[in-house]
Amino acid sequence: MRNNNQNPKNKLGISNKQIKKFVIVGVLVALVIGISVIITTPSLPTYKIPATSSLPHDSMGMMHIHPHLSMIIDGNPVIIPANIGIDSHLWNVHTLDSYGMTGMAPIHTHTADGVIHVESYKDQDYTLGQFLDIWGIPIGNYDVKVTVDSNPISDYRNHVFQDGEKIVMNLTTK
Ligand SMILES: [Cu+2]
Repeated sequence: MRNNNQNPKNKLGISNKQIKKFVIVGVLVALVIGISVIITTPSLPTYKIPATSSLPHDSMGMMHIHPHLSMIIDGNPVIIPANIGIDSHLWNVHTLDSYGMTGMAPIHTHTADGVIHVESYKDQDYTLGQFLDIWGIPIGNYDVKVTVDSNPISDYRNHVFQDGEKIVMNLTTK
């Protein structure tokens, strides 16, 4: 028998109105639960490459230190250019590229103030010689004397960069 009632009931005796009400309440409950889950779930921690040393690391987990370099050529202070290891004209050796971010050698400069960025996916030693090779200056044309935090060092090429140190290179044309 057909039921022409405005509020028809199905076989279980539940009216369409009741079903609608039930669905609306269900949606509201789901929304409240969903929002509270979003609010209370802590944001996921940033993935970090495990540090293998006590060297400073940045928020991306990269080893990241900043030695400072000053250079004097024949008595005149010279500017260490910005974008060494970034600008292709100032990026002459590429053997270490895979340890750096895309588009940057792991040893580079951003500014012309002598701050060197050693920024590497792998914790490992980086040397002044590697930086000079990346830069590509004709160091062989000079007699070279180097101090680190005012102490003279003999094997400057193999000097391992340390965070915050002050390196002064004194070059004299041969
Ligand atoms: Cu840096």
